[in-house]
Amino acid sequence: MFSRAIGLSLFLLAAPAAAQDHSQMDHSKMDHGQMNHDAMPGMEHDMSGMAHDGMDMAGHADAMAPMLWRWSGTSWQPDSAPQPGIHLMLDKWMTMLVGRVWGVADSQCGPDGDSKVFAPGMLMAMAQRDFGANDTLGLRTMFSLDPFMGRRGYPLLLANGETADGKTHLIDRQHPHDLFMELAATWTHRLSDTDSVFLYGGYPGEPALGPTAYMMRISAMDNPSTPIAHHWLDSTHITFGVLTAGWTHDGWKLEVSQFTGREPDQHRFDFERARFDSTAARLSWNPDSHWSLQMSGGFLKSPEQLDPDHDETRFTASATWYDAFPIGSVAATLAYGRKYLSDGVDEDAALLETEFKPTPLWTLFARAETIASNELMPGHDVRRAGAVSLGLVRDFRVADGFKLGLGGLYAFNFTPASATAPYGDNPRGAMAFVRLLTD
Ligand SMILES: [Cu+2]
Repeated sequence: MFSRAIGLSLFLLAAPAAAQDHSQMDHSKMDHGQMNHDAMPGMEHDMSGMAHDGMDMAGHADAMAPMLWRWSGTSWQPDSAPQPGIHLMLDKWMTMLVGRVWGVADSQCGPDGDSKVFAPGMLMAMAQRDFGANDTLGLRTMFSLDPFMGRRGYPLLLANGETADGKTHLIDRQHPHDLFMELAATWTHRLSDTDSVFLYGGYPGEPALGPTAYMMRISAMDNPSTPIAHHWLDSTHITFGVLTAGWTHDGWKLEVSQFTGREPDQHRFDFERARFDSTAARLSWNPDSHWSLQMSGGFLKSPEQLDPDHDETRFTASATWYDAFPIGSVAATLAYGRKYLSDGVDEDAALLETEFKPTPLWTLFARAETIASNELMPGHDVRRAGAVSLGLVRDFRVADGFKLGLGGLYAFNFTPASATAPYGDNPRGAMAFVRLLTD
C-alpha cells in the first residue's frame, strides 16, 4: 500500500511539473533566437572561429558539428544547458576538460544501513577538430575514481545492480564504476545546414539507450549520489564495445547502436570482452534550446553476470529541461524506464529530479524515484520501493576555473515490506560532502 502511495504522489508531483513545463516551452520558443547567447557560456569565442555559418540560424549546435558530443556517449541535453569545464584551443583542436572530485561522508540508517567515507569523482577530456568544411573528428576519454573506493562501493539504501564478488547481488550499496568509463571517437559528416550523419565507436562507450548518464546530466550534476533507478535508465553508460550510427536533422536525431549487452563485472580496473551482441535505437528531439526529449529501446543479451541465461528488453523515455531566469537557473529531468526480462519479470522505474541555482555559487537539488525490483525480495519477487532526496551545495571560487563546494543531502526511503534486508522504522540516508570541480 505504501508503495502505491509513493507511485501516486510521484505522478501527482510529475503531472503539474509537466504541465508547467509545457507553458514554459511555448515561452521559450519565442526566444529561440537567443539560444547562442546562453548556450555554452565561455565557449562562444572559441566556437565562433570554428562554427559553421548555419549554426546561428539553426540553433542546434549538435546538428552543426562543433562540440557535437558535449555529454556522455552520443546523448543530447538542452542546447542552452551550460557545460562546466576548461576550454582551450590547441592549434586546430578544440579541447575541453571536465573534472569533479568529491569527499563524501555517507551514513545510511537501519539494520541494513552502513557508513563510509569515500572519494568518488570523474575526469573527462575531449578534443575535436574539423577536416575540411564538412567533417569533424571527436575524441573523448572519461575516467572514474570510483574503483579506489573498493569493490563493494558505498552504502545506499535500495540501490541494487551488479556485484562485488561475482556471486551475490550488491544490495543497498551502489557499485563503483569502472576506471575507464569512456574511450570513444566520433566522425561526423555534415550534409547540409540542417543535416549530418555520424559514426561513434567506444571501448568502453555508451550505446544509444536512455537519457544522458546521471554524472553528466544537467539536473543531476551537483548530486553525489547515484539514482536508485540507474539500472532502469542509464546504466549502460559503461559498455565494453559500442558502435553507433546516426543521422541528425535540425533538432532531431535518430541513431542505432550495436553493443555488448553484458554489464561490467566486479573487476573495475580492467577492459572486458567486446561481444557486440545487443542492439538499441534512440530517437531524440530538441524542439527548442530549453528542451531535450528522447525515446529509446534496446535488446540486451545476457546483461547480468549473476543471471546469464536471461536477456533483457529495455524501453526508456525522458525529458530534460533547462532555463535561466532572473531568480536563477533551473534544470529538471523526468524519466521512465521499463525492463522485460526473458524469464517473464517486468520491472519499471521513474525518476523526477531538479536543480535550482539562485546564484552560480548556490545549488539546491532534489530527486524522487520509484523502482520495481526483484533483487530486494527473497525469492525474486518484484516489489516497489522509492526514495526522495533533498540537498544543498555552497560553492566557493578557489582559482580561475575551479570551484570548491560544501554540501549535504538527506534521503527518505520507502522500503518494501518483508524485503530481504531489514530496513527498520526509519530507512533514511544522509551524506555530507566537499568537492572540487572545474567551473
Ligand atoms: Cu553507472
